[in-house]
Amino acid sequence: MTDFRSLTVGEAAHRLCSMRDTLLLCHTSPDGDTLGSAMALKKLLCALGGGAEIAAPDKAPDSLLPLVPDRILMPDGIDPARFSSVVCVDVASRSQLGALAPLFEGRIDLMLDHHEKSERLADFCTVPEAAAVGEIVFEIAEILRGEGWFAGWPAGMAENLYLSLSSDTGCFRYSNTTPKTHRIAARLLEAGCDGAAINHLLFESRSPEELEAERITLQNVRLLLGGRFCAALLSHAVRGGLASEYFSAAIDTVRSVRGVAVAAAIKEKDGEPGVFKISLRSDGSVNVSDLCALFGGGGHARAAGCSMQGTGEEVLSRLTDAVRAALEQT
Ligand SMILES: [Mn+2]
Repeated sequence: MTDFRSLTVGEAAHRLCSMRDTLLLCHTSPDGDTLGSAMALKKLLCALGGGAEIAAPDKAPDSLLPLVPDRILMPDGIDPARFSSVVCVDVASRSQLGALAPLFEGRIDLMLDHHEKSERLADFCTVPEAAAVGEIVFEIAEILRGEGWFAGWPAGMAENLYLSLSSDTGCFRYSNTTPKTHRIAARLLEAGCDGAAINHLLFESRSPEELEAERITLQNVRLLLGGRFCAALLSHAVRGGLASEYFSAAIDTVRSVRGVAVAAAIKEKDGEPGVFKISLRSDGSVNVSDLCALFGGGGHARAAGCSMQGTGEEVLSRLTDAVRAALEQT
């Protein structure tokens, strides 16, 4: 559990009310939660009369573009002096700010996050237990609406929050999904959001590149440690130039194998040969957040990530040793 919870959700809501010209920061390799929460928060800040923009260290993946109509500023196009308030959204660590970190170091006013092990990035942090940051933004909106700060739902906000919730819960399938998640989703549907259309775009449609990525993933799956550890090693060599963004479903492929306790998607970073980004999932028997912490990463108990350097085989071997040790302790 993160040991700083300086602000309650209500206190964070009231802090947002006084913000003007706010920049909302998303995390590296932006996903539906960081983008959906930021877009919802932007609408909220605009409804409050403050104005806001969104920035991300990397561009949104093509697959999310139909759900992300907002302009997202890139680090090289930002004049930090233009903004009087800065809020980071779903960002668990300094490294997750990527190229935004040097621009806003020490300048973040509020941190809204839900990761079990978060680095303190701002003076004021709100890091409650939540399946997605979208749950926190929903609560903030409800508190402020109840107090009469604005009426109704800003147009498109329900869709943004549904994107956030459905993304981080894997379409409400992961163990982080709570009754509260479903209650909020129900409210979003009541507000008129087309959940089926959003879920179709998120989980039932893919590009030819993503189909090719699945073929490559299946050819590079390894079942290790007597079937307890399943990993896909996706080095530049086997990807044939296909960018890592197309391999976001690889982790679901490796975690789907019966009997697997820990699953890993090991992707060599685009443009950084010898640097591997590792996504880990656990069936609950191993805390993969602790495991990733051994390599300078973090996340949640059942879903975490880290980076390692070396050849693909070296990285896989180091990771396999760590998973073996973790499994022996269970
Ligand atoms: Mn999240």
